Amino acid sequence: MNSPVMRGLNLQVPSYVKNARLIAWVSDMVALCKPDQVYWCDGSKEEYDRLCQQLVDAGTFKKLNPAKRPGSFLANSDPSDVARVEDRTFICSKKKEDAGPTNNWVDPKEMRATLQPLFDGCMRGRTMYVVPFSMGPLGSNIAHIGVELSDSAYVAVNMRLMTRMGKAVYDVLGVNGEFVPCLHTVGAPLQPGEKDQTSWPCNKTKYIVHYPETREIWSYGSGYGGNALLGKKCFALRIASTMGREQGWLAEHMLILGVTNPQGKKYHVAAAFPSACGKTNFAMLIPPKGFEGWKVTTIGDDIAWIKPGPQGRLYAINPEAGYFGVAPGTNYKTNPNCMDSLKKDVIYTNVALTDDGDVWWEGMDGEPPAHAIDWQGKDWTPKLAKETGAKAAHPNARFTVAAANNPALDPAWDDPAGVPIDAFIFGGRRSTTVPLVTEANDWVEGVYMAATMGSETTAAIIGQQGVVRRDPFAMLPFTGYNMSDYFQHWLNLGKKLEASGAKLPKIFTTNWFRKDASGKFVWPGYGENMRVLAWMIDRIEGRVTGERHPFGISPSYQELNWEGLPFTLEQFRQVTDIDLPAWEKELQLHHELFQQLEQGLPAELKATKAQIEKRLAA
Ligand code: SAT
Ligand code: MN
Repeated sequence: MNSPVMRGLNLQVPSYVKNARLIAWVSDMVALCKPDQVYWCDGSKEEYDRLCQQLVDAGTFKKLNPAKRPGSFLANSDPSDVARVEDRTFICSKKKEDAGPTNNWVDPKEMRATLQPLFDGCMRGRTMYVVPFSMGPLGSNIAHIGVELSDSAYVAVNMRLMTRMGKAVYDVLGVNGEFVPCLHTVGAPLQPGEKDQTSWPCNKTKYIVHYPETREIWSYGSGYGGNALLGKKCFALRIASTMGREQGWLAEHMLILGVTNPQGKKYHVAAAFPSACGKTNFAMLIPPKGFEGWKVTTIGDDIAWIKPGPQGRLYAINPEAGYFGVAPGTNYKTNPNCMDSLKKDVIYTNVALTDDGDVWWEGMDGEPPAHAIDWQGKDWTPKLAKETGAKAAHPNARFTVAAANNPALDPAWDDPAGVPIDAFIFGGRRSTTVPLVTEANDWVEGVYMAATMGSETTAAIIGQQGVVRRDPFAMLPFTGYNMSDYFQHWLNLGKKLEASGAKLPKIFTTNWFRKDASGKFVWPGYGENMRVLAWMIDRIEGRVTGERHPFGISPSYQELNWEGLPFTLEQFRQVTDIDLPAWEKELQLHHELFQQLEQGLPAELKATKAQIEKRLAA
């Protein structure tokens, strides 16, 4: 064992950790954060069980009734720490223009000076967990390694479900392999002898900081999801998007699914929707009546890393190994595969606890419980909910579960080579204007449609809900560099692949969320989205022509398979109609976005906008 001694604290580096840069970094961070202990995670089941028990003893976890949810736990966060904090998320590139107008930017020198005193001694009285993880199948040429240092055992156990975490990572890392250093603290040091007064320590001050040039992540003050599980949004999207730009690949906020037709032909689709807009549901879709013999399988539910491979085809892996999904609204109607995934070995955060030691959330099947403990630890009854509107589960309550639990898991989900992508889908949440499905005329128009996508905000982020904001590629909070450069990167990649003679994936946009005059969703969604997916495959195979309109191609009523779903032509019109005055306003919003992104905005996108305007006016 090589054991550098810091201020009397023995690092106890395990003999299988041989990476000099890693050992030096851990020593430096120990010297800065001053934890009481350093614990090197090995990723074993024994370790997971031990840390979960420790969290139970600390009051952070409640063990759920093993007869109802074996191996499962419930954590309630601090009521102030329930979602991602976009206004506290920073991209600290050397130059402001490299972060671009959509990111919060601070000069890296200034940010380091701000963070230094905050991190100094931030782990006093706590254990620093060293969490090694691979984003993507171990050793895949699309995968990358990260190491998270965190003073939260909740983070360590979540990371074991969400990533390939543990000892084996060190074999890939070797003596001088590369990794992304991810430092996380809840920002709640303890004085000698002081005990936590809360089961969810955190700090009112929060910083989620990325240094794209040096590929570092520093997160302070939050224990929640994307703020704290740094492999996810921080690494796999913000840092990885900058790596992809340099190295010629894509890091995207996309699910990946396989869809096999009754003849056994398999297609792969990657789809970008903003947070809490149904990526997990779509990735686990069960084909409805009328689609006998079809099969949908999950490769990933949130993030895709995509690289050009043989013959210029794009291959995608899921960098994650688990799902951190939204619980409310999940039930046997909306997502049966997900419900089956959640039967055992789950970490729930901010759902309600029933009197028999099970979990409950709004929208779960069956009758609500007569009494429960809500996500804030208070009594909850249906009567109270009716009178006060009190929610048993927080609207952004989450489950963490290993992909292995998913009955629809694709056999190739862990294939280091990835799966070849046939189509991209971009979907926003829009009550009006945007039709059910549109195919872009070509790659450039597809990039335009993705770039100008709008969506109504959800509880996945702190802030106002239900307001339409532009969310290019569903990547607004996740692109680690200038959004205009990101558009250019997509355009360049398309050109490069096309020049190599490759057939590019088709690009579609969808909107499952149009509402009628009474405010009700018109499209049934969920499993019925299969009807749209099948039309996309018909388009890929050239079996249907669709109908051309000013910004692309959409299906005629006859081109969708309606077997098993009573959906009238009138209803179809409600979800597909193109309201020209509304589109004039929509283009005005595109214009505002383009003004905001003016610097470096690809000329091709401006030209595309002009063409669409011309077609709309004709
Ligand atoms: O909290 S997370 O960022 O992990 C989830 C999401 O917003 O998609
Ligand atoms: Mn997401």
